[in-house]
Amino acid sequence: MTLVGRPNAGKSTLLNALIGEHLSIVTPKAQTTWQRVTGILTVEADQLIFLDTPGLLEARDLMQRAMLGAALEALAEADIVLLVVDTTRSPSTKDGARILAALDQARAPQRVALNKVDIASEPSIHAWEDWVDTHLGCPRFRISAEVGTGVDDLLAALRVDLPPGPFLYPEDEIASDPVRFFVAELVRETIFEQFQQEIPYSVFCQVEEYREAQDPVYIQMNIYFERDSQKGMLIGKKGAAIRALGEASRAKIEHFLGRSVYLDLWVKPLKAWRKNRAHLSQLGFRLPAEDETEKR
Ligand SMILES: Nc1nc2c(ncn2[C@@H]2O[C@H](COP(=O)(O)OP(=O)(O)OP(=O)(O)O)[C@@H](O)[C@H]2O)c(=O)[nH]1
Ligand SMILES: [Mg+2]
Repeated sequence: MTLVGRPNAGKSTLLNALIGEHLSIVTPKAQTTWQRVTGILTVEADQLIFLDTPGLLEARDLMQRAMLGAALEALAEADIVLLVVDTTRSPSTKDGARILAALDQARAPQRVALNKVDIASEPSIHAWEDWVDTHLGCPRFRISAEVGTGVDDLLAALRVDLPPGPFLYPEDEIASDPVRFFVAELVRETIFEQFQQEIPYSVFCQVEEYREAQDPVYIQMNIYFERDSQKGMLIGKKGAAIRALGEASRAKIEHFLGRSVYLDLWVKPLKAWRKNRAHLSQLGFRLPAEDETEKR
């Protein structure tokens, strides 16, 4: 089951609400999710596998093309597509067209989560209901992923829709990505929270060393930045920024792992990594085929 939608619609918040854990990072800034995140929920005889995806955006650089590619690939694999929309925004022609173009690539049945109804106005929610009825004609659900309203009803409906099949994961498993991925994501989430402007989008976190036989768990993480000017911002005056980042990230990682952690952050240059094929694939992105715009 693939969750898709525009950036900031609340896909990751919804994934977490469905699974009941903080699995996929959430921030108020758009383009928080960069790679797909799998969440697994087993209830009685049903096992639901949810794929959270990067927002459907207009890809401007290679990194955004990789993000969009990840979303479209997850869409193509879906047995059910769950479109998540932010009902506080109006269903503009442009947003609508982008969503419809993406959904066109999926064969699977569609459902729509009309999200953020806790803060949206009734006319705005109505406008989205009309939009769904006109363009998709599929079941739709008013929810608030953040507050939890309607999430149980949505889940119950998804369970009814679920095609039968064997469990692909053990019953108590909630994720399929490696622990290292989540650890790096938690640092990235903290960067989104603590830094402004381009920094969150210019920084990539990667676990370099993970020694869990040790107590506390030793984690060395590389924080790659794109341009020299960003190093100073990341480190801050007398190291204040990197220290604050380390402290808040460590607390999150300790909560996630249920163990104490020694977090060693290394700030390193990786010039223009967002535009560089070799860097992006080393960082774990699957890249779209080369196109003309890259050669310019
Ligand atoms: N009030 C309210 N806020 C919400 C709701 N769902 C999500 N949010 C907020 O909306 C913002 C974006 O949420 P995310 O879950 O990160 O959105 P996303 O669709 O995963 O965004 P990208 O990963 O950037 O594509 C966060 O600040 C959330 O707290 C909701 O139901 N109500
Ligand atoms: Mg997200």
